[in-house]
Amino acid sequence: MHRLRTCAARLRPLTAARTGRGTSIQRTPVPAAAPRTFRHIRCYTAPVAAEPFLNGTSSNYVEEMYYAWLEDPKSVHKSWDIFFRNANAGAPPGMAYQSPPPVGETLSGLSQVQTGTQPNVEKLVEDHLAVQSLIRTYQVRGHHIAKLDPLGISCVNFENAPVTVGFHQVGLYGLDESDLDRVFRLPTTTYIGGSETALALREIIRRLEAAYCQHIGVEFMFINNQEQCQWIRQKFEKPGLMQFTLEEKRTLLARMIRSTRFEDFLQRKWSSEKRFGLEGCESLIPALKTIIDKSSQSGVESVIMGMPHRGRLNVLANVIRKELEQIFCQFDSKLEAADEGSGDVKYHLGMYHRRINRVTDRNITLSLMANPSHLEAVDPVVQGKTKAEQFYCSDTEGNRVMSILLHGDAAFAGQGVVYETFHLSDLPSYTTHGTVHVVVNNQIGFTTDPRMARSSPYPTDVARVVNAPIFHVNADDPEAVMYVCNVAAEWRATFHKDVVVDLVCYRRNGHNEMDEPMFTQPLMYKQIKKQKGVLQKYAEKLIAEGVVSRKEYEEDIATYDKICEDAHARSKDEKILHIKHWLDSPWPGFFTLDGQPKSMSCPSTGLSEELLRHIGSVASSVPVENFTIHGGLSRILKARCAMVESRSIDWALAEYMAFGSLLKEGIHVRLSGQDVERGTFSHRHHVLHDQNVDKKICIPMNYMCPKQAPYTVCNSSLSEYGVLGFELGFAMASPNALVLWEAQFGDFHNTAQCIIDQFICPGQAKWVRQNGIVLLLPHGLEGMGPEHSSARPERFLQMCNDDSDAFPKITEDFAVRQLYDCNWIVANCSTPANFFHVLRRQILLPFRKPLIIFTPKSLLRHPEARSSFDDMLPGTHFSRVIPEQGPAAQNPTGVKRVLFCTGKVYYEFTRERKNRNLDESVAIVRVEQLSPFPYDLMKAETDKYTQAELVWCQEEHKNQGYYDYIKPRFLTTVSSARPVRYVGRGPAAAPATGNKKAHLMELERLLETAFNLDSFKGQS
Ligand SMILES: Cc1ncc(C[n+]2csc(CCOP(=O)(O)OP(=O)(O)O)c2C)c(N)n1
Repeated sequence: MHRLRTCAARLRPLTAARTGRGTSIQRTPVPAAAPRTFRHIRCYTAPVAAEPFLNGTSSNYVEEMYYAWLEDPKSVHKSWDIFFRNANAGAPPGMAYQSPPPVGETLSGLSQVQTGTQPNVEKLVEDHLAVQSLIRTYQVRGHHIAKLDPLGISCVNFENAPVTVGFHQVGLYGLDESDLDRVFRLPTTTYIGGSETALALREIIRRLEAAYCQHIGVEFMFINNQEQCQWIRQKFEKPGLMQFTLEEKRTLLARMIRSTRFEDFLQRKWSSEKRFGLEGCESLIPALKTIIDKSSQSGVESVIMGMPHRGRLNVLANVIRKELEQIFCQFDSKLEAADEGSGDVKYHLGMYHRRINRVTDRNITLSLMANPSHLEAVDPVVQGKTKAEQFYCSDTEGNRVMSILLHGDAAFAGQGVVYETFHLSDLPSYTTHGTVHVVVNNQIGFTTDPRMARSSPYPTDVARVVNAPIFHVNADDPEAVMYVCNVAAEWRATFHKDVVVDLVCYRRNGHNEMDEPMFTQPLMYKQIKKQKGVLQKYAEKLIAEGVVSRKEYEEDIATYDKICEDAHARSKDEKILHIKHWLDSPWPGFFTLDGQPKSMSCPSTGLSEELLRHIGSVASSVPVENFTIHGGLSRILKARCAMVESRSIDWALAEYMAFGSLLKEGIHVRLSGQDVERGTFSHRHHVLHDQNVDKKICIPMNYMCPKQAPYTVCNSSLSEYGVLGFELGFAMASPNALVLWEAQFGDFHNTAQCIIDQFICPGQAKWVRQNGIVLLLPHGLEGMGPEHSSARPERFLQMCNDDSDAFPKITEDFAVRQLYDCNWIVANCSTPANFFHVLRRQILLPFRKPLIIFTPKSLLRHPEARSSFDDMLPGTHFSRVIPEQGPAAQNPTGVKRVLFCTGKVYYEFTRERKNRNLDESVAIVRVEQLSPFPYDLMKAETDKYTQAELVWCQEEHKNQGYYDYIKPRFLTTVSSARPVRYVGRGPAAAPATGNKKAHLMELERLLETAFNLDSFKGQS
């Protein structure tokens, strides 16, 4: 009814317009580049001018007619002309209709409103409405009956919602087959007319069938943006759209030849090797190339791609254009790896290539990200890297850098990270301004049928949540594929939003080349065996059309086969495999030409007093005028100011000092995670909010100094897997950025376990690429129950690659070299200064390593957890171990026991020691860098206290925390000559008790064992 109201309401101003007193009304044009946010096009404010034959559904049609009439009164049927004139003249409800004058008479004399409705007009309106409804049905559900499946056994079952369209179904809309030759005016919501505004019903249906029910199925009517819907209608409905030049057809054939013959070649040479071939979806290659060509045309200079195993080698060879010999030598099992690192299988490796795009003659950089076997895990990583590249070249709209993500049908539907990634797509700090998704929908996942693999009709339904249009296409029709890929690339360039191309295809072989698919899909595979290859079909079509001759076609095949043969011959000359040739994210200038760090040292991470004061003053001020902050925050800023004055700072200020100083040095800092702007524990406050003006914010860190690097701090969506993957990708793009992801509580990292296990921990070993991402994981048993207590240090420590049984050679550069050799750094700082140093060290090191930091909760406000400026001045460093500094250290031989610990439990131990008056007999040593294990410093500490018992103390349970990692390394340090005792909670399944009293009792017991000097008496 709203539309009707609008229409009726607009009848009145029109009268004024016609008499020169009002403003004219414009129809909404389809913009070349529409704004990205949803906008209400119409404003529904007017009263209703009720007409008996108008109802909710008819109003749409009448509105279109009304617009047409506004432009040209002759463009509508006479009866409508009279109706609109009468309505404008103020005819009361039910009185605007008047029967048209006999043929030949003009309407000029009509001024008086006549009364009475006529059944034939009602019928006319109804019939037009019926036609409009039919058109809409095609637009909404035409894809249900499109011929998408090359096998014709379609896995998409719409039996419960049959689509009632076609010549023989018009009765369902109130029309009659005899109406098929009647001419109907077309609504503006269709473009099937081309230059015609009315068509016979038969032709309307024919054109709709051509647009929506052939080899392309367009799913877009759920998009709640009229301009975008109109844009898509134009792209698929206009008659004569699918025309290709001879040149385009020949290029398409050439690409199909490469795609098909590449797989054939691999099959011939290495028939028993797994390669996850593309057979059955060979049109993927021209699909990707079309997207890239079109995007290059619209200015894109860099495309970052992520994809699974299927067809990956083909994409490397024929899209990215990796040298064929480099691919072929991966099949040679005798070649040794030249680089450090353990490498990866060939269908996981990534690469980077800058080349000229032949179609546009422009430079384009293509990179395919290395990925693990874990399907879809690479999606957010690709998005993060894309965002970073856009950020570094100030591409705020995504015009220069874009991502393409490829998916398998089963994985796209099944993996939750796909959904998480989609939900990042329109968030300001995470958007990549549109991704083109291409699904290789071979209608099977390993051995599982779609009906067992998903509950949605299509594998692509997940994309609907972000209003991405979905173009299903029969992959056996390469021209249709090329067409939708062009539209997809144009969509992205126009609206900067995600789009999905669903290549409906089949898998000619088993899951891999060794698998027998007939075990599980016998009928499908009987059909597949009968299926003619798509190249053959397309070549025959072009030969029949006279586009190429058979001879030319066969010559083209022979030429490509020879290219493969020659490359194969050359691949035999390769003596060694270089993983670095497969690097997806080079960092030019950061390493020496040999890819080595430029030094093996780390300068002091301290700062001048002046700079510390300056950053402190920014952290405690509001650097803009007329900005009202919350009273509580004023107090926090005042307290910060006082801390700076007293030269003694807390955790939040230490973080500020680290970030601020790096920004000043031109290092971009990006902190992302749930609620990080304020900080989960309300300690950070990096974004100030004006208390009087909505959405007015201020980020003081960006007012540090002129020419500083920008600071990004962003509250993320409530995702760990997606967001951590994204940040890892962001950190991949440049070594000159400190990228941090903070978990709300440390234990939540486990929903991102895949990113940690598959990328962060082994990334460098598998793919020779470094990454300096920082994970901030709040950790500590503070009586808050089994959740929110443990960041699971044991898991990270278990995956460290430093040897527990071999005491390393201690050289001058040991501390840095050890970092270089490790897979990641695990730290738990007990002082703000050390936290400051370890963050700065991340960037001052001549290489990059992931850093896992267990961060405190209660220490954020602990009065003793403060650091003096003296510990942060030039010449100071991160302390891997903080030795005892009290009376016990003055007389080490008098010390009875040394408690080694890490993190916040240190403050509980010092308090207890003081209470028990044991300052002289018990030393407490803090291990701040857990891994790589500081063998050198630990040896110095154990050597110092020759008479003391060595005890590892932790508040965590025995099977958790650090003990299992520490114990063997500790024993190696002392050559197993002295026992290493354990103090901590006993083994347990949960990380902490849910009972506060039990928690306190456990703590008491723990302290008792730690400080009772007889607790290990009698033990060997
Ligand atoms: C997260 C994850 N779970 C399970 C697997 C094992 N696996 C490898 S391929 C595959 C089937 C994938 O099917 P689909 O996504 O349709 O791609 P296709 O192989 O058919 O191209 C499965 C289950 C995996 N690689 N990753």
